[in-house]
Amino acid sequence: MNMEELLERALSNVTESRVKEAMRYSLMAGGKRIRPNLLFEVLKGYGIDPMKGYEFACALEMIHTYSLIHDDLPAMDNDDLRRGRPTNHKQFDEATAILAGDGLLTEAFHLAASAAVDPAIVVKGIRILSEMAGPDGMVYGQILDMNEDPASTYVDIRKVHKYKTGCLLSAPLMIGAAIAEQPDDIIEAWHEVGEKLGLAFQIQDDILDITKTAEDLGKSNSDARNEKVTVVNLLGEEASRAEVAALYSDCRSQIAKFRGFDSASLIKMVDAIEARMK
Ligand code: GRG
Repeated sequence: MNMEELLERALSNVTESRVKEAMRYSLMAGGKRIRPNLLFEVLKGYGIDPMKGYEFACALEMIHTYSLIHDDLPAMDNDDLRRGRPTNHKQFDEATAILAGDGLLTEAFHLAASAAVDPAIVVKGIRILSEMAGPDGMVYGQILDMNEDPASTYVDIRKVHKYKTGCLLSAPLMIGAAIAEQPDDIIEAWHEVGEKLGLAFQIQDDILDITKTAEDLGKSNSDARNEKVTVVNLLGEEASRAEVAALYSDCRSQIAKFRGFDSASLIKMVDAIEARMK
């Protein structure tokens, strides 16, 4: 089964309603599925059947999709286009979009709680998921971003990206390591890889925003309209590109060092993320 079929299966237990229609609208709109695939790659690298991570993989994509729906709302970035389609509140209405996000977030934990792995690992995975997505993770990053000081430095912006983008990229790496029964210091090392990946990913996003059209990217760029400070504004395009290359290269060397981990396939995925055009 591919990721689209897995997500359809994950949604199939939810009661049919307008909120489910709105959840499906954004969840099944494509997207690169990076977070679930990171989890599958970590499991493969540790020699574990990727399907052991099916519930957590779908949960991650649901949480990611909820964050996009809420981020696009008029009260946040007020965007019109996402994943090549009108944003959720444009297609439905604001109240339904809020509920679609709430529904995806809650259903993610319902799914994770029924993961077919040892109950102690389920609890550990849920703890990682909530820490990385919640007010100590992505939600913290979002409030930092919303309250951004126009005089922010690269150090300040790194902190925003570490939480807003990095945490939800760390989560699949950490959950994969938890399912592979790795000790806590190794799970923490995967957390750091995710932070670097998140920073590289976000700077790359800022570069794509100024070099590609909304049509190419399938999403509107509200950063310029909202006068956001970006790494590209602070460092310039050339230095930003060099920073992205250095961060991805760092990720690859860290990944190659994990003991008992066959890193080739995950490193290939990092290469593909680095080469992405949207
Ligand atoms: C509303 C709680 C809350 C959080 C919002 C995800 C997010 C935090 C904001 C969206 C805007 C943004 C640029 C976030 C940084 C993370 C990021 C680059 C998201 C886009 O991820 P992709 O490129 O998207 O993986 P697809 O659509 O391919 O899944």
